[in-house]
Amino acid sequence: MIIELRQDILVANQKMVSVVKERLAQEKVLMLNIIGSPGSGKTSLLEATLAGLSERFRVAIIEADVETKRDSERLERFGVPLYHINTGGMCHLESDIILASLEKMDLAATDVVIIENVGNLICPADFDIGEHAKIAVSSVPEGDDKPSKYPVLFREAAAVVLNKTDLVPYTNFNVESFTTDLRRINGTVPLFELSATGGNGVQAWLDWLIQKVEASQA
Ligand SMILES: Nc1nc2c(ncn2[C@@H]2O[C@H](COP(=O)(O)OP(=O)(O)OP(=O)(O)O)[C@@H](O)[C@H]2O)c(=O)[nH]1
Ligand SMILES: [Mg+2]
Repeated sequence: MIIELRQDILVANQKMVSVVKERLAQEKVLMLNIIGSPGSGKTSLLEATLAGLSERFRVAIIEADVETKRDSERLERFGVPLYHINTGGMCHLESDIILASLEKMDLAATDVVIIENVGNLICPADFDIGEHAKIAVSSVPEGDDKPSKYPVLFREAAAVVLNKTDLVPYTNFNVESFTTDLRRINGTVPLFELSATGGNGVQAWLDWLIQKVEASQA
């Protein structure tokens, strides 16, 4: 007898997704799910984004890590509500823990929730957590072959950030190759080439994000 455990986990997750979506819709809250490899620059992207975004909108952050509160500590200076999750070994977030986090928030006083998922290119892409959009973060030192090798995330992403472009001159990263492979997988997804720590290209990403939040409130 074969017991399909993976299927059961996905079905259980999916049940909670509709509850998450309902809660967000009730309060007109946009929820974004940032996914990328460990060290690709997810927290750095949030650091580069938060100052500009929190001036205009009421932002809340859900920070997920396997261990430590270091990323939440980095974001504390922005003064936005921060909800920290240590997954204790689990490589992705599921909808039940997101629902529990949302229940702790003042959603009526929130415009956008941004989630930094556990650093991982694979598992988080498999789990719908009720987000309106997945944001894929890839970075130059990881190599230009990531869209081809990990297509699920890049196929599902509503936006792709290619981070650490300041390092292109020091690596064999081929931007054209990355872009061509990405386009084969997802022909229309917006691509933001930027340096989260250097600042180049961040404004275009921020403009897209602002537009997305504004559209969700219309
Ligand atoms: N050169 C360069 N370094 C960057 C850039 N963005 C991030 N980094 C560095 O890359 C390292 C990892 O960045 P994080 O923002 O912590 O990456 P992360 O994806 O949040 O990592 P995890 O949460 O551990 O998965 C840090 O040392 C950052 O300073 C960039 O645009 N250029
Ligand atoms: Mg991080």
